[in-house]
Amino acid sequence: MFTYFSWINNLYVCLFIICSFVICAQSDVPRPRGVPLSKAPLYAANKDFTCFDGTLTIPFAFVNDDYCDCFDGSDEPGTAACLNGVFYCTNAGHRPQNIPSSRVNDGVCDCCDGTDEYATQEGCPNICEELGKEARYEAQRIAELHKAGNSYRLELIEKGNKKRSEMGEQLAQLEKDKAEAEKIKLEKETLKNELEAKENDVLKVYREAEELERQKKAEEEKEQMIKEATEFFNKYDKDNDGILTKEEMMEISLFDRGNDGEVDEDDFKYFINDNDTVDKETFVSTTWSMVKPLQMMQQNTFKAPADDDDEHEPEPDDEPYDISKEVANEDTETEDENADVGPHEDAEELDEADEEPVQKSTYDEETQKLIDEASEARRQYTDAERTVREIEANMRNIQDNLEKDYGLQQEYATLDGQCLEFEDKEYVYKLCLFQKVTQKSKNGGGEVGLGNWGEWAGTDNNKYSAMKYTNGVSCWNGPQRTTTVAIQCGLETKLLSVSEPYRCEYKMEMSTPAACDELSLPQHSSHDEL
Ligand code: MAN
Repeated sequence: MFTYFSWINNLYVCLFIICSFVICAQSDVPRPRGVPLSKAPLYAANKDFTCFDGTLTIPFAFVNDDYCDCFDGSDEPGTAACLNGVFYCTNAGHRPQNIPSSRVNDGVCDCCDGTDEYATQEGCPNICEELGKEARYEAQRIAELHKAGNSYRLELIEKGNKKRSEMGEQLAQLEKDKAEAEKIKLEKETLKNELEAKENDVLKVYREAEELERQKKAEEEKEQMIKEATEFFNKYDKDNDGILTKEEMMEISLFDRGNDGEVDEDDFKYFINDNDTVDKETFVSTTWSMVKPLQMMQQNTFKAPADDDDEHEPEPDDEPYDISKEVANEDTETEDENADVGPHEDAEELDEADEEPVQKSTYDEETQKLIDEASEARRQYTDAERTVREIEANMRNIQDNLEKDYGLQQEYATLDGQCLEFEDKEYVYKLCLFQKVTQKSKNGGGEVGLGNWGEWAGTDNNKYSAMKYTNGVSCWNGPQRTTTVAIQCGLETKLLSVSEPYRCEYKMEMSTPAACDELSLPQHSSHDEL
């Protein structure tokens, strides 16, 4: 491999040097001013000249007569007469050049051999030898850099290919693991469903018994309430006619809500609306619910709601009756009931299998055993499900990486995830290759995302000469931040510079041996066109 690349390299340097001599030797071939050697035969002095676009044939004397005849400017290569003309300078000793013919004799030296300024007295010096020497020196330096970096690049290629094939193997293994994990998940699900069905059956008996119990209790409470209300009513229904009149009600001190020593019209309005009397049935079903709390308060067994309990502060030792608590208890009972029923068909909704849905003491040994078994089955199913999810996430990750373009020969594959830092006066920049770019102010504050891996964005000749990171944090009143990383050959993978040429558009320069490809060096040939 080394011999092959060295040979190419030497060939390139030799070609470059030989070409310069060839151009030197051929630059004497007679042709009109500004015409490249390759086009000399089209300008034969003994023939009429035909414009390159074929639209017109003119006497040869019209060529370079400072008058534009051809639409394509081909008759005036050596003057500024045609707007679209092209002037060719041989630049012997350096690279030939094509310049717009409008620059001919414009007082500015464009060609290093000075041929574009032939009309001025002082002319332009020929500095091609000097520039050519510098260019050859630079070309030599770059060729040597590429040669030196190439061996590192070959290592990167080897490692990259290895990494890729390992990823392929991992993926194949994960496929197998996934199939196995899915099988286990299905088994666990079947087992869980079976055990939950059994569990549900036994809990049904408990739920029914509890429901009966609840209904019985409610019935008893209702009876008790009717009893109390009736007793109260009878006590004040002096004439025992089943109706409380206003006179009879005036005896009920509880009705004196204003505490002014008498039961007045306002009080009546409150308890019996605009009626004059209340019968026993209405009293029991409606009025009693207003009277009872007052009675309890009077007996100091009512704990008023937090807001207005100042006036009725219960004694610390008292065990106050709390009507709201009674309601709350009912709620709790309902919740408990649900909790007991916990491991029923809705069990999937439980977040974690370790959540204890039952109060063990509530159930007989056999029921408890079934509940425990179902809980364990739920736990195992959740675990199996998680395992499948984890394998799938791993697979997605590897698949994403396998889809990434790591260069023609995988030379960039091992650089994925490698982070490079660069500090300037204000910021620390971090480029994590194929992942993201961030910026952190030295004055504190968090990292600002300057873009996530997007795509290769080099030239048509070499798309791997630049990377683009897009969709960074939005700029204030502006677009999302983006970063372009220009890549060049270097013996180390590192950041060389960071700049922000336009607001929130960042430019990084990075060197890496992955870019040291001798074969991709610009090709110089004996061809005299640019
Ligand atoms: C921050 C930095 C700068 C950027 C401005 C835009 O200060 O991210 O690079 O130019 O925000 O407001």
